[in-house]
Amino acid sequence: MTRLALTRRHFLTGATLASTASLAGCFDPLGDRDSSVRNVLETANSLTYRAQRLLLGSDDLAREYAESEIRQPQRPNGSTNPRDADYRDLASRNFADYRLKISGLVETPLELSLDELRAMPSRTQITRHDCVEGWSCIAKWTGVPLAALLRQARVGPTARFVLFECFDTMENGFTGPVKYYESIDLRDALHPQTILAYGLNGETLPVANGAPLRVRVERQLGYKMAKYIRSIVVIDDLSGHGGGNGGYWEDRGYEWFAGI
Ligand SMILES: Nc1nc2c(c(=O)[nH]1)N[C@H]1C(S)=C(S)[C@@H](COP(=O)(O)O)O[C@H]1N2
Ligand SMILES: [Mo]
Repeated sequence: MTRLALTRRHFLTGATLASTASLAGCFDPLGDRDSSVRNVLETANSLTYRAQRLLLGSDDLAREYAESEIRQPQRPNGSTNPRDADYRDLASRNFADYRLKISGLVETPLELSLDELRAMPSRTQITRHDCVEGWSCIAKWTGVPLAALLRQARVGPTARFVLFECFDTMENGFTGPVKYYESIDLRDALHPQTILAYGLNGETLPVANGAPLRVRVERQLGYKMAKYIRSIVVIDDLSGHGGGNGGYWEDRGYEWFAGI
C-alpha cells in the first residue's frame, strides 16, 4: 500500500517537476494556456474515488517541507475578500464574536470561539498547496486538528462525511449566487494533517487566505480546502446539500475526491 502510494505521488510530482523550473513557492508557468501540469492535475482529477482510496493508505502523510522552502506568500485564489454582510460584520471586530459551530450527527454539538480554538493543542505543518489551475505554493499552516474537535463532539455511528459551510458567496450567472461549501469523508477528516488553520507562515491567517478559519486537507487539491468556514456539519449523505455533489466546484463538474 505504501509502495503504491509513493509510486503514485512520485508520478505526479515528477511530471509536475519536469514541466517547471522549480516547485518551491508559487508559480503559474503557462497562465491560461494548456500545460502538462494542468493535464497531470486533470488526470488526477478523473481517477475515481475508489481507485484513489486504494492507492492512498489511510495514514500516509503528505510531504512536509523546510522553512527555507517557503519562497513567497501563499497566493490567494477564489474568494479573497468576502462581501457578505455577516462576514464583514465579524471581520470589523477582528472575529471576536466568531463562533465555529459543529453540529449534525454528533452527540455534543459545539460552538467555539477563536480563543478557545487557539487554546487547544495545535499542529504546524509546511506543505505544498496544489491548485487544479496548475500552480503550487509552499506555506506553513497552524491550526487545530479536526480530529480533536470531532472527538470532542462525539461523532455518531452513522456519520460518513464532514461538510464545511462557508461565509463567501460565489457569483454564478446560471444558478444565481450560492455559498461556497465543501466536504470530505471521515477518513480524511481524522487524518493527522487535516487541521482547521488560523495561522499562516507564523502570522494570523489573513482574510485573503480564509480568515478566521480554513481547512487544510493536504492530500487533495486546493478547492477542497474550504476558506471562511462558518460551520461544520457531520452528515451521512451528500445529496441533501448544495447541488448534491459535495462541493461548490463539484457541482460544476470537478471530482469530489481530488487526491494528489
Ligand atoms: N470559501 C472558499 N474556499 C475556497 C475557495 C473559495 O473561493 N472560497 N477557493 C478554493 C481554491 S480553488 C483554492 S486553490 C484555495 C486557495 O486558497 P488560498 O487563497 O489560501 O491560496 O482555496 C479553496 N477554498
Ligand atoms: Mo484552486
